[in-house]
Amino acid sequence: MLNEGPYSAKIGGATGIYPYKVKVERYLRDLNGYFSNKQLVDEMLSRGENPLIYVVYEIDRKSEGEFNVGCTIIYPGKIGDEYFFTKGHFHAKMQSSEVYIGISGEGIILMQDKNGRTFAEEIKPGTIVYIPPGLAHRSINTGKMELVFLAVYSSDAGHDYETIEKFGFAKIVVERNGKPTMIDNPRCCLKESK
Ligand code: M6P
Ligand code: ZN
Repeated sequence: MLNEGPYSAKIGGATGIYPYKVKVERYLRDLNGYFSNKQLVDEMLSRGENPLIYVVYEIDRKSEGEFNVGCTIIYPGKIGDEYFFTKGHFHAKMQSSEVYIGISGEGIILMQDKNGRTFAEEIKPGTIVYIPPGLAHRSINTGKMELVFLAVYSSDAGHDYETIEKFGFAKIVVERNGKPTMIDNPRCCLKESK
């Protein structure tokens, strides 16, 4: 198949990148089961509270060897004391890596291998975070404003959500004494292997 042609796009504006091709919105209902305080999530949803947690604007490509370029905007907020985050995923094609570039706001990129060993990198404006092959990744907004970052990854990497949806990450990031703090996930089955 022939590749599509080159393009240029702008960074900025309300969508982070423009023009974009695909928009994905994730509300609390879409992340049901992901946050630690499941009871609070149930209560919020039954009260009709269903906040928008994050949005992804993407320029996707279809051919092998191409990159997708996306911008993720995670809104500031917490469920209980746990900061808003993305679902998190392994790549279906495990050898695929990914690069994140911080645009605005601040947060943590939490990564984890198949044995439950975790890694964390801060992201803020001007930061590059490299996610090597084989690591699941979740982005967490620990700040008071929107966390906005770009992501570049192989168009055929694929998203494998299943493991994270089932077991979560071995660590979670919560507010303690007004500060983001990484703690063991009390609900998690995948323990960190040292
Ligand atoms: C980044 C990239 C995307 C991903 C998005 C949201 O932009 O990693 O591939 O879709 O973050 O993360 P998730 O798919 O885990 O919800
Ligand atoms: Zn990814």
